Amino acid sequence: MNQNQKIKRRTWLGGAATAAVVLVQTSFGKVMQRAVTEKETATSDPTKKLGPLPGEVGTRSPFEKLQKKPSDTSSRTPLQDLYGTLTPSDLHYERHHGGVPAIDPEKYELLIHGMVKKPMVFKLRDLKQFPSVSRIMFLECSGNYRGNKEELSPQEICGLTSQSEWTGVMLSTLFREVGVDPRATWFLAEGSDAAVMTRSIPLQKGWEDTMLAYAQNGEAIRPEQGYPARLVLPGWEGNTCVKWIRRIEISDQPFMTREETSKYTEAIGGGKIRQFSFVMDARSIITYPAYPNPVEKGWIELRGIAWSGRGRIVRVEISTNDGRSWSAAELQGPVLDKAHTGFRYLWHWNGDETAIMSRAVDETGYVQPTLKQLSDARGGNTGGYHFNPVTAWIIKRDGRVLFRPEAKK
Ligand SMILES: Nc1nc2c(c(=O)[nH]1)N[C@H]1C(S)=C(S)[C@@H](COP(=O)(O)O)O[C@H]1N2
Ligand SMILES: [Mo]
Repeated sequence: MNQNQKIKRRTWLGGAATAAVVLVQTSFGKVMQRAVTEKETATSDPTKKLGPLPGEVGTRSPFEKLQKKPSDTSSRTPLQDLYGTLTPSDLHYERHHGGVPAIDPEKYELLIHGMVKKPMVFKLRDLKQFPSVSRIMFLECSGNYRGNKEELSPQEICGLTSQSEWTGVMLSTLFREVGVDPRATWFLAEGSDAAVMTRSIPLQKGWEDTMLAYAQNGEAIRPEQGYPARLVLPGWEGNTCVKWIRRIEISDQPFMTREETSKYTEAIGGGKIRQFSFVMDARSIITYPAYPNPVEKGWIELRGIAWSGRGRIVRVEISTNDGRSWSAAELQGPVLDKAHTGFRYLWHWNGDETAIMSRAVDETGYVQPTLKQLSDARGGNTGGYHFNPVTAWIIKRDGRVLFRPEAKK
């Protein structure tokens, strides 16, 4: 390659989508980095030249276009593009009330005080010295529903849920350390973001299974997920899982903060508002086929995920005839408690227009409701917090797959 060609090539590369970085031997024998474009990757014969050498961190294939599609306040997991049930950490949904704070782990402190024998401040290294636990579970924002038009993907309908393996210390361990007063019934969790987000949580949940997590999928929690430490409350609405946590105050009553009075409450008809609806009810969605990907006539493996904040998923039922009949899908084991669970169902599509849908049932017997059941229970309201309707996909004769907001059954 002469100097001229090299310049031309660089110019061309500058205009194309930069996709990955490889090390190349230049005409001067110097190893340098340059960008590889998709076109180049696709047209080259990989057996004819030495590939990139091992790197400091791995990269995603430039052919995989995975995006969280951020708005100002949240970003969503592309459920239709994922396999299995563990969300790659960089694709975990995000919901911030005051942006992502930058916290120096050396300066990080967590204060636990209030109705305790001994108020204490824990540094991050203190937290890591306690017995650790790891658990795979989902997080979900209670505002996880969108259904206003046909052109919606699983990501857009309910992408405010993701699953990780969380590692940290049980909150009960810290409760014992500070000596929580037996008369206490609630605690306040406070974040150190610009929103200083606060929630009151029943103490019982703290004793039961709440984790103070400092790691996610094998590495330190990412800044967006609460670095260096956050609460994770298995099965409870994402809002209670306070990120960047800096203070826990033990009390004998809830604190009535903004996030549990004006926000995170839902109308239930008759002029009534429900407060402290913590548990995420069972839900499921078929992620294949799904908008925007069309299908072809013949055998199709329907795939999706189901989850419940109440416990394990015991059954996912599929209808391929618009809710007239239902059959059980196969669940992918191991089925974990309060975790995304994969399901699949083999279907032969004859090419006629139809609607396909899934409905989740959990170990408490809770059955995922239809949109009509939900809106009836809320005096005609659709949407709002804790809205988990059966989701139907219309399969058009030409193979297009569209979302249908008004699932009938
Ligand atoms: N400190 C703090 N904690 C927070 C939030 C926040 O804005 N600040 N957002 C909450 C909401 S509404 C949700 S749904 C989850 C989102 O967690 P994630 O961004 O890791 O997905 O964090 C919760 N914890
Ligand atoms: Mo949320």
